[in-house]
Amino acid sequence: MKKIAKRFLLSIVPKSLLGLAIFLSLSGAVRAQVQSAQVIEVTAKKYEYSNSPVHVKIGTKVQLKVTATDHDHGFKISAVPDAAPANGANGLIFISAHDCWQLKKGETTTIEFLAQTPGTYTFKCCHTCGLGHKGMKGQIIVEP
Ligand SMILES: [Cu+2]
Repeated sequence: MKKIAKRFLLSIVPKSLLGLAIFLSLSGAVRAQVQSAQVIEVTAKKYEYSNSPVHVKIGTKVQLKVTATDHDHGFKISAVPDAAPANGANGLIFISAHDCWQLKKGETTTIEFLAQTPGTYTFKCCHTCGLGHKGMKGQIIVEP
């Protein structure tokens, strides 16, 4: 009887622990979704982004609302901090990652991410827009 009880416990405990772990991670994910996002508006025009550098606190869910005002532009950002190796861990976690967001003149594009790791993240225009295109840059600074 004792042996059977022990075997029963051994078979049931790991499963319930796994269930608990899944429950905790799911509730964490739900909490992250419920947490309201910080909305930051940025405009893009030849050859600059307004509001740059954008400062956010670590752990903030950010909704970047980017609007090109004078011409079509683009938005390209590395998910890895500037100072880290390019193959390093992502410090910005995007809801939907894009290599280059196309910003149509007059339309607002929403870019959502979680600011997970402190650092400076440079973004730049990725839609050829004129002579100053290559210098069209901005920064997001995630503060610890
Ligand atoms: Cu450009």
